[in-house]
Amino acid sequence: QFQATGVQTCFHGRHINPQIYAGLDGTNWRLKDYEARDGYQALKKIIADGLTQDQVIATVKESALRGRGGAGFPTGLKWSFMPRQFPGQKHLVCNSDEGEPGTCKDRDILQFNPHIVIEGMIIAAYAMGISIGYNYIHGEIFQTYDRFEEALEEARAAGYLGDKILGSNFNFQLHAFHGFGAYICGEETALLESLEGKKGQPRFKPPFPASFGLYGKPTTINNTETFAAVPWIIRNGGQAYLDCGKANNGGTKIFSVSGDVEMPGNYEVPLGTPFSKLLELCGGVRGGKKLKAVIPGGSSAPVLPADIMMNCTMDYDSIAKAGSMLGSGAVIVMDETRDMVESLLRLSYFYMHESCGQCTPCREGTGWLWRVVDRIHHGVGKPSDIDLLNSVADNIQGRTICALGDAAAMPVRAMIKHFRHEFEAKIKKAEAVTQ
Ligand code: L3W
Ligand code: SF4
Repeated sequence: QFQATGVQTCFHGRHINPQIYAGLDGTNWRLKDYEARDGYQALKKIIADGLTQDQVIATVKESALRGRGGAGFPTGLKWSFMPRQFPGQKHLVCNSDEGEPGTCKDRDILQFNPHIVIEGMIIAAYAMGISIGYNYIHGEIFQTYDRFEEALEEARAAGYLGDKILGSNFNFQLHAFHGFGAYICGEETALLESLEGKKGQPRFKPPFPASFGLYGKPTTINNTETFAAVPWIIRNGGQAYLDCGKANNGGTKIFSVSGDVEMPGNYEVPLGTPFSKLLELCGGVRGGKKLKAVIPGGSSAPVLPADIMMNCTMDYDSIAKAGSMLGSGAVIVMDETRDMVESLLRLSYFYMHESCGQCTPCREGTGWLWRVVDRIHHGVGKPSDIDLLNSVADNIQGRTICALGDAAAMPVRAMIKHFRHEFEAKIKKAEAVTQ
């Protein structure tokens, strides 16, 4: 139920809104193909027109592009945090450590359109005056890593990367880094630790990476899909990108739709698209069953029941107003037959397994949550267990170093809030058996 689907399904998205997935067929990922799709035109425009750093950042701000990794932080604002006159080395990092259950978009972007990420990173480096960048790629996707390396070689050979890019005075070296497959390394400061060769454990924030990042130097980290949006924005203007989505939620977003739908896959649609429309694009609920619930933004996002979800549009603000998060855009669809206690059991196991163990509420609490949900599911739960789950969740949320603690706690509260009767029914059944 929480597994993402195969790469071939990404092609469902290509006819919907052609920005990142436009015309991709799995064979046309090379430089010549990308150039034929206007690739590297945005970079050429910046260099030829001599755009200033401020102009590039202003365009990205105008676009209302928000971080596609989960937090939805405004990209232009993040870029403006980078100190201009810093005397030492500044870094740019792409977070391709996609590990959120249900999310499989960054892998596809890198596999089918690697140059769009490279161009986006070059433009970001230009805008912030950065000369070294890394793409941290999830450890379990070997083919994707190799492809990105090949694309880097092509870009270097063509003069888009390296010293004196396109004859200008702008230098940018970009390297791929293969991660180790731990979910926590997708958390930006754990990623930096890992990139430095240390154990991937989150750091306290603040200081944010913008001031204390890789090797303690100012660093900007964006998600793969965020960088992939940048060339289109520069070519077409910030306002045009904003107009593709809705106010404060510019552009398109790739949704990885999995679970009980006829055609699971990655769909690129404008932000603000009604959820009902997205569901329709995926062929509707599998087997003509009724929709029960949806996790709208990856496993960290609280579940929403069908009636609430059917009134939502797919954008950061609408989903937040409904009580969840758009997160990384992994939409997990559950039909009427799904057992919510069992679903929570799987989620709880995941967070217990992936906790890095640094802080007590998360290390101990995630295991505690899992054990309580496990006993409810296996027919040995007690009536007090529901309050106990809420209490443990309360004692995790907001008391940990990184967001994994919150991500483990929030789904528990949401499942109980919306589907309490399913937990109670299992507990009652257990009581009836023991009496
Ligand atoms: C400078 C400030 N920088 C914030 C920066 C910060 C970061 C960005 C957002 O978690 C969420 C999490 C997961 N000065 C700043 C500042 N920044 N204030 O802005 O920061 P933040 O702390 O809101 O979020 P985060 O720590 O990046 C991300 C959720 O996303 N999530 C995760 C999905 C996983 C994947 C994946 O597998 N690829 O995306 C899904 O929902 O739970 O809540 O850069 O430095 N004052
Ligand atoms: Fe590690 Fe969990 Fe603490 Fe994050 S919240 S630092 S994953 S123990």
